[in-house]
Amino acid sequence: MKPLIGITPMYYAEYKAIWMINYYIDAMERNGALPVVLPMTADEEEIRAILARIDGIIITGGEDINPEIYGEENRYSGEPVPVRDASDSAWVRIAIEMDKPLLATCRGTQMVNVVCGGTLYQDLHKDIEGNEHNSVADIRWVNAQHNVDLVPGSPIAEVLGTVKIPVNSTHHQAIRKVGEGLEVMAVSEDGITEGVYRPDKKFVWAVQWHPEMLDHTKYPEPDKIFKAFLSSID
Ligand SMILES: [Mn+2]
Repeated sequence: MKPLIGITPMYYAEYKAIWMINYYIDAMERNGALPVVLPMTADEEEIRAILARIDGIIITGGEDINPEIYGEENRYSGEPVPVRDASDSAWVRIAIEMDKPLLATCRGTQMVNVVCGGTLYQDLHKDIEGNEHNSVADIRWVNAQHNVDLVPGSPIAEVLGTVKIPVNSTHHQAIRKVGEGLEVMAVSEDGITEGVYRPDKKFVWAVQWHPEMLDHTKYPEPDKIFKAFLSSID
């Protein structure tokens, strides 16, 4: 039976509407899974009941996380989206607790880090003197912008069989203090943490880039990551 993968919804605050970038859905279908878009909710009981029926969860990208959640004033962060912060943080917290296979990208990675007690750079260029990370953004997101070094011996290095891969880069925030229980598995060439995982869990990988958007006909790494995620399901 194909694994059933829940994908956390995106939120269009003006219309109180949820929406989804189809790249996540395509990536799951292409790699043999059945994707479903999850509800925007922070209801613990509902989340537990849904997680009990799905095989894994993808935590999607999106807006900046409200810095108050990690104990900081908003200095360089975007307008918070409280509905989405409440929903995403609940999905992440309960999924990790239930040891559901979890793959996070971009904002999702930042949320995993924050839920585990970590903090974020609110703006890489302003928080780190001289930092020029992602200064050439490709808004199509299908092409790589920079490389990340994979930590030798980490599961992502094992799966990909290499210690350097090209990634896209569409973020102005990133992991600052790494959350409890998380280990770094990918670092950009300018020293930014771009990937973490939980060695104590079945599969919790969080990457700062968007593997779902990289052109899979040109880059082999994203589908290897998705297959590793799906093969961690019992
Ligand atoms: Mn980057």
